[in-house]
Amino acid sequence: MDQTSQQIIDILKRTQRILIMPSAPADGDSLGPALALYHVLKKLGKEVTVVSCEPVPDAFQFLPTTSVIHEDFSPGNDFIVTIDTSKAKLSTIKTRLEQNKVNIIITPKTGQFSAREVSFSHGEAKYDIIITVDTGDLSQLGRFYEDNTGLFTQIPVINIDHHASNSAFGRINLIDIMASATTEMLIPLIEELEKQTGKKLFDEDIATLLLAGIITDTGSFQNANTTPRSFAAAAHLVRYGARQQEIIQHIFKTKRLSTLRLWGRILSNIKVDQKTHFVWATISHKDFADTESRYDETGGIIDELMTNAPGTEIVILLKERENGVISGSVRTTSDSIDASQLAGMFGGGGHVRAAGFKIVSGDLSTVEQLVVEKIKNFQRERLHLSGEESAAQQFGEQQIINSNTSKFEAVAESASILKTISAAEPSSTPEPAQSGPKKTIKKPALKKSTKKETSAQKARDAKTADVDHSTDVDRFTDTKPETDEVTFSDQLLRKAKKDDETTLEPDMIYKFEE
Ligand SMILES: [Mn+2]
Repeated sequence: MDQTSQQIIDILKRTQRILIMPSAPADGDSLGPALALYHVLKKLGKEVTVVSCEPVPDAFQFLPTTSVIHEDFSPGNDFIVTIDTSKAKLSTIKTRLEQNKVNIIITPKTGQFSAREVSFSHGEAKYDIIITVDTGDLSQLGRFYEDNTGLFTQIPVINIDHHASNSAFGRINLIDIMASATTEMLIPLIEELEKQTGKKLFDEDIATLLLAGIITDTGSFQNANTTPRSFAAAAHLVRYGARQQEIIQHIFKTKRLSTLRLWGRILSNIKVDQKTHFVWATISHKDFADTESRYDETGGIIDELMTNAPGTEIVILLKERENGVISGSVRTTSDSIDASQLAGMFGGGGHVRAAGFKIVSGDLSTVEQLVVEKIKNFQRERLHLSGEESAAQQFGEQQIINSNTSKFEAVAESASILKTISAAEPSSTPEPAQSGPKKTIKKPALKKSTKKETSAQKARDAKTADVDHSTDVDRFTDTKPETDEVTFSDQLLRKAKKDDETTLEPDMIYKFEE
């Protein structure tokens, strides 16, 4: 056992309150290791919380015990405002909510309060350690990281991952870039924990969760990252009772009906240019509406097109969104054609084999003509197809695609479209192939949780953490003011004992008795 793994085991044995955070996007190799660790640590008697900043995708709902995953969490870092009452005596504390702020109104019984009597501090954190799995960079934790950046320096982070790009952000970093999946790395760690604690930890669910990670990241052992070690790990997990068929069935063989309808539309709409080894398809906004499918349901199809169209070098899928934006996904079948260079011709970018671009306005067929023409020209030049031939071919095809002779109009129009091409947004541009390792993509800040969610979370916390006070709270629920507006008649005078922990309700006056 290497030193880092032993350090992790020592910490896991020592600590009690553990927060596990899988990365976004949520998939088999982020949810798998998170849930497997959850069960292992539960068996060791730990308090474990799993939080995912993204909902569990349909394809991974079958994973055992996804119901333990929370979509929100409170780090428990209470911000405490302390008022020194040695000089002035406290009469009441009022809270008054305003847009984006809360006023705490402190009324003295005797004397006067000033800034000198007020101090600030932080309450105790709710967790002893954080474990991130399959997370190359903290920004992959999305809003959890954006909203709580400080938390990740206050609480030690154990970072378990296999991405080459991992920024080693943890206090302890267990990174193995040779592992096909994060779950592959967990097998020796769990076995060592079994040995050192004398407890049987592996079971069929844990084995299934771990195998799901390997199957997801290797594309069911089809991708280039598949190693002898991945096969050995998978065999090992099957011996532990991993349900391989269940995983394959859900991840690879189950498609939503809407996805199948959408794929049908796309497949019937494929266009091929044999000479330039170029395949493309378009999907209109109407196609999405007719098939009742979402934009993200085109996910796997471009890769499917790529592997099933022999002799193809470039695949492009053009999607029309409802707001008139047309996004293009570009794939190339060899490293000799740089997909990001092709996407760059339309203001986008990405990786060598997978890239994307966005055209902010224009109608689908005109954008299609422009894109197809440019890609064909690129290939003609690359493949040294003679100009005459290409011109003749170009003309011939134009006749087929568009029987009227509006070609020159289209070209003229396309020139104006070029002006409207925007630099692609980083969140949408690189569309890495499903098979490749997840790249760190800085996501736009997600909307913070609504007030409702926050209070619901608080209510949950109160329920579990503070049973004694819950009766106290119940007494006041019936008479709680309905509106946010502060009217004195609505306000209830609530008695609060000194040194007693009281949950402040909005727009209430708390009276402190001696
Ligand atoms: Mn992974």
